[in-house]
Amino acid sequence: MSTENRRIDIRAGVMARNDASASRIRAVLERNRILGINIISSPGAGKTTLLESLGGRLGPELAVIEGDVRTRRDADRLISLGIRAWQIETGGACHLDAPSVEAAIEGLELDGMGNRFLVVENVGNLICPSSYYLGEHLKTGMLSLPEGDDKILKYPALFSSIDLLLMSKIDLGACMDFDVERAEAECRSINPGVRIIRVSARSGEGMGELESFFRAKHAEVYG
Ligand SMILES: Nc1nc2c(ncn2[C@@H]2O[C@H](COP(=O)(O)OP(=O)(O)O)[C@@H](O)[C@H]2O)c(=O)[nH]1
Ligand SMILES: [Mg+2]
Repeated sequence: MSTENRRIDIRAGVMARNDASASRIRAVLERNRILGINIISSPGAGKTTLLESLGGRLGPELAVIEGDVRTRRDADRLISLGIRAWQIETGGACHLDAPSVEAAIEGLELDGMGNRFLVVENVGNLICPSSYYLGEHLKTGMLSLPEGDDKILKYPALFSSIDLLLMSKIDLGACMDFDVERAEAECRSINPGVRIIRVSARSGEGMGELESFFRAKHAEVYG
């Protein structure tokens, strides 16, 4: 067998294992009537700050799995606010895969706890996480204003495959040279069905819309 064929076989095996695990995650979510949300962005786009703000709205309905290469900092931030959270330290991997999330779900002991939303904050990276299905109902991308309005088409694998785009740090609009309409139009050009919400965890703009969207999606999935 050629080296190239062996590489393809190994990758297919990894993806098959991932997807089998993602199906088991989906079964746990459905047994508990939990909506799964996978959030993917660059480091520093504002994922954890958004979750801190969301925790203030959803309270005990929210549970979070945090992914970082090292440190428990993000989970500790959320736990200090009373949010149910579990930290995955990948030790080097640039994304979360379903087996690591499946193990984290066991650690969180979701069964029977009454959570309605499980958010997975993926490792900060616009490339690798987009290939790994984690059993989520909503694949979410986030782009913050300081990153620049030209990024959507540079990372098409992510931005063409998301259900929801969060344009974050929208409070910085006045001092950033970021054309929000351009970025949104570019996302729609490769992903016509995408839902876009402009948010600021700092000012609170868009947080009500985001909460309503999550609740509507929960109702759509579970009635
Ligand atoms: N101006 C502004 N800053 C924000 C907002 N959200 C997060 N930040 C800041 O952005 C930095 C990174 O935030 P963090 O939530 O840790 O990003 P993460 O790496 O995506 O989880 C921090 O200094 C936050 O205070 C926002 O809505 N507006
Ligand atoms: Mg974070």
